[in-house]
Amino acid sequence: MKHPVKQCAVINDFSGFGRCSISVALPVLSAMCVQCCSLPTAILSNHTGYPNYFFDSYTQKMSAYINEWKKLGLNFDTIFSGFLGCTEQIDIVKSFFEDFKSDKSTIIVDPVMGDNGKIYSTYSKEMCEKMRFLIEYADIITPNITEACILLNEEYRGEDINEAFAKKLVWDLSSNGKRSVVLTGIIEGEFICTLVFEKSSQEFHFIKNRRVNSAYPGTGDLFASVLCGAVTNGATVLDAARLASDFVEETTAYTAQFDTDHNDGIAFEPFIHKLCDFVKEAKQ
Ligand code: PXL
Repeated sequence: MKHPVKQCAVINDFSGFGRCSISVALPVLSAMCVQCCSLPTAILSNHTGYPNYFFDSYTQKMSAYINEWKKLGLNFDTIFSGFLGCTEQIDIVKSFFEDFKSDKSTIIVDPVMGDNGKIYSTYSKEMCEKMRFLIEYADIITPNITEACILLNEEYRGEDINEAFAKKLVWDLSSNGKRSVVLTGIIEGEFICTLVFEKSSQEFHFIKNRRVNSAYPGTGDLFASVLCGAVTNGATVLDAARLASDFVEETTAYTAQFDTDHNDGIAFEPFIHKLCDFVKEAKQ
């Protein structure tokens, strides 16, 4: 059956406050003409970067939820996974990939595990081990440097890594060129760079953006959601990563003009029309 728009399953948590996860993927994908089908991994009042939060794991309910999708015979153009709450969830996501992937599906795994050299408080060593297996299913992964080092058991050396080390991380994560890898957050003076290894061309490309000296939780989620929307619309991984990094640069620079709590995240809403324009232009 041909659908009027492409469909993407988003496996991520729902945080009611603090722009991250499904709260970011939903508006971004809708703006990009993609139907966002959410599979929540947990429900939080706000993300874990705030000093307090309510956290309700969805692990025990995910299988029943997924079973209903099976009965509906759903399959997706893209399956996009992000924040996972426990080891069991990683197994659930693995089965989801197996059950809902078709020949035409693209699997994007954002291995959300940590940032700035630190693993998130909800993450365990065992989960890191399991994430190594989950990325084997992915066509595209979008780690930051911390996550790349955890996945490869490499010592974290900061964000200002040299080109040779960045390429080594990306190549090793590609499993000898079998998947596309988008490594985010490489700092080079006043710039922030993204290194893309694209499976289809087997080429590396650096993308350079102006760095804003402010960090916002959920930046990786915004980046990966825009990339997912573009790839779902048929963009190359390189063009999708360019769009995502330019969008993050512009929205971060805007947000930094305000004196808000950084936990509240990037105020991308005033710019969302630019994502609609990208899709319109791509279709012409
Ligand atoms: O943006 C990553 C993320 C996603 N989901 C939850 C988080 C975080 C980072 O802190 O706490 C619940």
